[in-house]
Amino acid sequence: MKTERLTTAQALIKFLKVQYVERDGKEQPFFAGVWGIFGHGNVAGIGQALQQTPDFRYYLARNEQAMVHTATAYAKMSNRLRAFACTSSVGPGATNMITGAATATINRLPVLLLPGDVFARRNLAPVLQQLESEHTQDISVNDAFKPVSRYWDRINRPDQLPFSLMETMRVLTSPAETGAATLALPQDVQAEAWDYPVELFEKRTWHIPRPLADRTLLARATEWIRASQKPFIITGGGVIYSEACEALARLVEQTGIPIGETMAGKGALNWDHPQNLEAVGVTGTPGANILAREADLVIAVGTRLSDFTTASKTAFQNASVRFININIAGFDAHKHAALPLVADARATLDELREMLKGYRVADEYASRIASFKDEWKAEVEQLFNRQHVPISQSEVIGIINNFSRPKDVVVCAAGSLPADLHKLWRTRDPKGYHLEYGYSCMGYEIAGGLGVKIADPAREVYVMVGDGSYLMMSNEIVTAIQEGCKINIILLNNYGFSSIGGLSQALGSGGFGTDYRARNSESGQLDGARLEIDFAANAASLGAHVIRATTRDDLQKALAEARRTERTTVVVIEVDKEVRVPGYESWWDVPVAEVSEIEAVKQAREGYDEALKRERNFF
Ligand SMILES: Cc1ncc(C[n+]2csc(CCOP(=O)(O)OP(=O)(O)O)c2C)c(N)n1
Ligand SMILES: [Mg+2]
Repeated sequence: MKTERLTTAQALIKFLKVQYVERDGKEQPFFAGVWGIFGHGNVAGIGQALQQTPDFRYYLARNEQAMVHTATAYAKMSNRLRAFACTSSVGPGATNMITGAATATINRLPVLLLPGDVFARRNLAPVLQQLESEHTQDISVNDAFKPVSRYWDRINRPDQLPFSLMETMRVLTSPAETGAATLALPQDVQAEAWDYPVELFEKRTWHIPRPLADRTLLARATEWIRASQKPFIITGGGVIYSEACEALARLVEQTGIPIGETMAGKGALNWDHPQNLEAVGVTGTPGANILAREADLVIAVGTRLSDFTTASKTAFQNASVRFININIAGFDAHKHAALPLVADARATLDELREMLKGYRVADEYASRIASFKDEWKAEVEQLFNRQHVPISQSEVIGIINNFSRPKDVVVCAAGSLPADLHKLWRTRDPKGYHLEYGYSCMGYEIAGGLGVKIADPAREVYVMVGDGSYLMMSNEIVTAIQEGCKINIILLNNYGFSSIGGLSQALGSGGFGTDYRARNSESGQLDGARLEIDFAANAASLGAHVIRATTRDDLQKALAEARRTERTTVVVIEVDKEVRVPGYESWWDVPVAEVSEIEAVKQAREGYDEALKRERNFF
């Protein structure tokens, strides 16, 4: 057997460089490079290996959580066909990646995490940043990655590496199993050498399959659809990742079945497609939510059916509703006791179209869909044109939406923006709406925007971020400038948490603890003077081009200036926190105190108890 003597780290990098994926006959390298921040746990191991492999690009980030978000956004934008690895030092560098790992895994997006680990040889313990345990030496902080990783391993000897690499690739490239894969790398093992079989470093292409549904179940699904008076399709992120948008359009055009889109599935059809009722669920449109409520058959495609989509299991009220779930993952396909079509979305939608020839929804159903669409269009126009002073968030969304070009991408993750964007943003391209709403992780926005831009530099990226999220993680502006990647960041300042503040108000708690205010020495509470933060100065200090805007007109001009600028630009605009976009025909289960001394809370609890009665479980 021919071998090559390499360190564990060198072998790892050499292997990653030659991994390819292929779907529908199109082949491409899977890894675009490695993000990292060095410390003693990786600098002389992975760091050294990267140094001697300049054609496998190394990207220096500012925060380990952020770099995992950037990698995840890149994978999402690439429909999971490309990914990054992320290397960290031991201890805090490693655990900083855990939130990123959870974000990736929950959203079913591939990222390879390579946290440094403490010495496998143990004689030096405790080393700097090592968590000790009194009951075992077989533990480190990296064990905390286990619940948030789809694959987890620790490489304690160089000769273990090849076996773990094969498993890692199997998981990362599997549409059903993908998420974060973690290989913990003890710092001594990274630098140890072994004679690796050269076979390991030959180009390897992982086929991404399009499995077909079980024939019997597909036939039964066809019967169910043909028997349905009020079918309703929910499109999830899987439709987009599978590149099934065209197949979906053809199916709904032929059958007249309406669709509602989840956060990850928004953009599957253009906003003005006649069958597209747009957002469904807690942050949905009236049309989508009313038809979901009445549906006798829900066809869920590529969705996890999260509580935001199911309105905390209150969305489907038809007494005889049943579900067909088309999903590549058996786990998701079986939710709601559905007829499970464990299969590729595109292949299955194509097959269903053939099998449904001659079936079409009734005229009366079709005309309801059309009138819901007209009504919603008018509602959005009104919300886009409120002319409120200070400007309202829905107006900011409208101006950016109208200014952006069809292929541009809006990026967001947490706060009140996702809810409003889900309802209002008019998508004109399957990759135009990039919302991380599986983990809804504050701090994803700017880091994620960078990942989107790296994945598709031809598109203009609009990151919409609240002041709270910005304060949590804005550091990747520096990384965007380092990489010469221009992103447009629109920072909406409303002096705190509009989202959670509004939620708190609705639950009788009056917005407690959600405003950015100073400690009041008299009350002892956080209800003193408003904290004035100069976000523009902050962004400028990181190297961004900065524009301050107040009015609708300012914002228009700022966007035009940002488009002309080659540097990452931050537009800071103050919005009125209390001028919100309402919810439509939906509900979200956030438990209210069962006993309380506050009258408003007691009242909210009454409403809560009432709403709870509508929750349904499907067995
Ligand atoms: C990391 C993280 N911490 C806490 C939360 C809970 N949370 C959701 S939205 C929000 C406030 C967001 O504030 P901001 O970014 O200013 O947006 P706004 O609500 O004002 O629109 C918080 C604290 C979260 N989603 N993520
Ligand atoms: Mg805010």
